[in-house]
Amino acid sequence: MKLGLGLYRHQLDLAHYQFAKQCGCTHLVIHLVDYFRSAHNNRSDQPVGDHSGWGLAGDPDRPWTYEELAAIKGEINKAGLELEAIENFDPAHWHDVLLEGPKKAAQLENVKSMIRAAGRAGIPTIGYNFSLAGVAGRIKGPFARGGAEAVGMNGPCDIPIPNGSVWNMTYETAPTHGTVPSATNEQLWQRLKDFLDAVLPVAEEAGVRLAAHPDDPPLPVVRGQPRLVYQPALYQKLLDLHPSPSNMLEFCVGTLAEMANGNVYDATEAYSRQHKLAYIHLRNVRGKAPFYKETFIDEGDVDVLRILKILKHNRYNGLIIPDHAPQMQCAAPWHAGMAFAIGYLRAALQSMN
Ligand SMILES: [Mn+2]
Repeated sequence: MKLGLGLYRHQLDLAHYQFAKQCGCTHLVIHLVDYFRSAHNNRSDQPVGDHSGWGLAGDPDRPWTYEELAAIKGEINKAGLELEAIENFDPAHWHDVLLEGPKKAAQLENVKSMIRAAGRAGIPTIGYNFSLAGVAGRIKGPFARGGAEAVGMNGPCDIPIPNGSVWNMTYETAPTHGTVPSATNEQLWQRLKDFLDAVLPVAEEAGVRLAAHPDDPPLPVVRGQPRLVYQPALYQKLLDLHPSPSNMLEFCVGTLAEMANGNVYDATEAYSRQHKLAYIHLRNVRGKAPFYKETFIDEGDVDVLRILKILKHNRYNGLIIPDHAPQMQCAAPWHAGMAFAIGYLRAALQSMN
C-alpha cells in the first residue's frame, strides 16, 4: 500500500511537496477547485462554509488542459513524488450534468476533455462527488482529543440550495431568485448513469479511473435534495450501473463509518475483494450522521488497524491518504494534524510488512 497526502489548490507548491516527502509520502492527490475564496473559510483548515457555500466556482470557459496538468505533475515529480489523482471536478465545468440543465451535453464534453488531458499527462485517477448539496451542514468545534478543532455535524441540514449554486459553490454570479427544485432519487441515479455511460468509454481509452466518493455527510436527503451513496450497499448499485474497469471508488472510510446502516469493515471487505478501490480516504470519526464528529486517526469508532488488515488480506496495493485531520494547537495546525496521521499510518503499514 502507498501513502500520500491530499493537497488543496493553494497548497500546490514546493514547500507542501517537500512536507509530504518528509512525512514519508510517495504520492499526492490534488484539488484543482479552490474552495477557499469565501471569507469564512480559513486557508489553514478544511472548508466548512455556511449555507451560502464555499464561494465562487472556477472559470466555466476554461476546463483543465493537458498543458496545465502536465506542468503541475512535472513540479510534483521534480520533488520526488508521484501524482496519483485529481480530486473533484469544478462545478463551473459540470453543474448542468448534476442539475440536468441546458448545458448538460456541452459540459459532458468538458468532462471528457479533462479526462483525456489527465490521461495524456499520465494522471491515472480522477475522484468525483456526484452530489447536489455536497458537504453541507458541517460545524467546527473542539471535538478531537485535547480539544483539537475538528469538523462534525449536529443535526440535519434542510436549507434549500439557491439558484446558481450546486455542490456548495456558486457557478452563476447573478442567478434568478429562488431555489433549486428537489430532484427525485430516481432522477439523480439516472443523471449519474447518463454521466457514467457518456464518460467511462473515454476514461477507459485515456487510461483514467473515475473514482466516486460517497455522499458526505451520508444522509438520504440534504438541503431538500436526494443523495446517492449514503449507505455502504449503495456503492454496489453505483458499480453495477456500468461494468467498466474505469468505474471505481474513492473509498472514504470516515464517511462509510458515519453511515447509519451496515458496517465499515464489511464494506471494506466487499469492495476491496472486488478490486474496486481506486484510492482510500482514511480518517476516524465518532458517531453516525447527522450526529458525528471527526477525531484523530487513533481515537473514534473505527479500528483503523483492522481496516488495514482487511486491505492487506485482499491485496490492496493502491494509495491511502488521510482526507482530513483535526487541527493541532501550534503554529502549523494543518501540518501537525497531517504529520500525526501519516506517522501513525506509516508505522501501522511497516508493522504489517
Ligand atoms: Mn472523504
